[in-house]
Amino acid sequence: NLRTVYAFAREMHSKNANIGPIQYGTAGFRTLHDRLEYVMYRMGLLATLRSRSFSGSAIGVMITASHNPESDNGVKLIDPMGEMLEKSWEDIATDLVNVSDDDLEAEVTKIVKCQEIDMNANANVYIGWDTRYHSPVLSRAVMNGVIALKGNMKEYGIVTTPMLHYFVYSHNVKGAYGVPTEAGYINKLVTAFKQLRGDNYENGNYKNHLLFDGANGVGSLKMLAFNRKLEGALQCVVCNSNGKINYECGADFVKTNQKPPTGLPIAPANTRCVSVDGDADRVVYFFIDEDGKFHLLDGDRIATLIASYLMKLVSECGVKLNLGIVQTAYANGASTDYIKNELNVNVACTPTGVKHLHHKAIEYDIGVYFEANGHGTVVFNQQTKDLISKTLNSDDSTDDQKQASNDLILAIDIINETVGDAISDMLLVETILHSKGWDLKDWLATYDDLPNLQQKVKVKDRNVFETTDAKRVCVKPEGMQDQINMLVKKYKRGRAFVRPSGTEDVVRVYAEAADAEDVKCLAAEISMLVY
Ligand code: NG1
Ligand code: ZN
Repeated sequence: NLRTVYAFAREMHSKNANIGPIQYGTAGFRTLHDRLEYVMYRMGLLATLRSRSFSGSAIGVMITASHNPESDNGVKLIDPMGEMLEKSWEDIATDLVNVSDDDLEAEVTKIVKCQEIDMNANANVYIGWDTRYHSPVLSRAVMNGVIALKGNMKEYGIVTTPMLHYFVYSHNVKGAYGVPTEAGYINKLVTAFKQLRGDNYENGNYKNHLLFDGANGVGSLKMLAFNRKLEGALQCVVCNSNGKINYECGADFVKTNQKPPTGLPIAPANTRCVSVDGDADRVVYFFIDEDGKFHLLDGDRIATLIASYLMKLVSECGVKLNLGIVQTAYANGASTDYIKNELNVNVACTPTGVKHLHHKAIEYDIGVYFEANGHGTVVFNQQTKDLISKTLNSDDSTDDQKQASNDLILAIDIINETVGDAISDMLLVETILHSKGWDLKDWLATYDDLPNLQQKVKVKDRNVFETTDAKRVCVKPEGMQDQINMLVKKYKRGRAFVRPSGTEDVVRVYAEAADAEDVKCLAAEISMLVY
């Protein structure tokens, strides 16, 4: 019977013999959409096996290329607790995708044997995709993989990446985290948001109005659905909803180019604007001031805002909790200084890719993690949640303590703890700005970013670049790091590093320095080195 399945696969989703190996990278497999059908089919097989290895817990398969151009697509697997796929299975995935059609059957048999998978166990695969026009066809290939191994599946259709993480987790904990449907998800977040906001939608400098750049992706569709439930509690004007995905818009465009997206209406100076990426797991804020100057408030800034808010509530609760912030090497040096010296909070640095940040963040009672590009969330351990509930319900607590613990519980409900979630993060930021009575200028005034630049350099083979120490030190090609160090030394507060991208065929160059002109020189010099 299995033989027929593989024969079918060979015809339907065959791998072109000339295609080179690809790797499960920072965010799964990602490449041009027309090279992905066999990858999708095989990920359908793998998700089914993975689910069986957990006796039928749901496993997610998200089809998206996030912030990449429209022509790309990709696939990433979601583990039972809503986390990214475990590292050892990333390697299994890479092997499975790279074998020939003829060896596919043997490779599947090998996985079943090595992982001791009971092929009679249940399998449940949850499938979702972004708005790329090639996503539905690719989803068909995933489904054929699941069907081939006789798994069950649920199609969620067009959803944001974080929604699928939420569905997988909520299902596997039998609804304890929320109802695993779109309505359940929106309801959970909006109910908590409305309760925290109360009846006064505006406060001090905070105005209840913002422009939302949906990157022409799924984020704009879902934001419209949120708007229907928000019923004016947040006046969010959805823009960039039906053009080319990520084209001159979206969080990645805004962050890397440090300029506003196209497609927003002309608005008064200092209007609060927000950009999400193609699968709505990243968010950044920005505004243009009365002098026409663009100001960005990125992931580092969101992390510090959230941490300061949560710390205040924790202290008002009268409980002792260990809060930490996790960043990557792309975090602005000024934000790290601010966290250490002003917020007096622990700060850790991990390699790029949210899975690394997530794993570090769960070591804290409250772990706030964000990449500078706006990808991140907050995680709370069970003891923390229990302690806060205890404060709320204890007769010994004062009214202020009860109020603070109630607010904390609602804030936790707004947060999607499974993974970075642009809409959830935005609702939390809006809540905090509202509670502080802040506009974006007030927020920006907390610290001054060091001027910084990110560049992409196209090279023949990006894999000749190898890094260590949370990607901050380049060990290969030999001698490269010494040359970088020499250049960096020339500039006040200079810092720079290079690393191969895990999602695009480029080497990324990052530079920062005290002076905006210096940073341009430094970035150009380093790019020349790499090229
Ligand atoms: P790569 O392409 O490996 O740099 C990018 C982001 C990551 C992460 C992934 C997944 C930067 C510099 N890199 O990875 O932070 O978000 O995409 O989307 O922003
Ligand atoms: Zn994304």
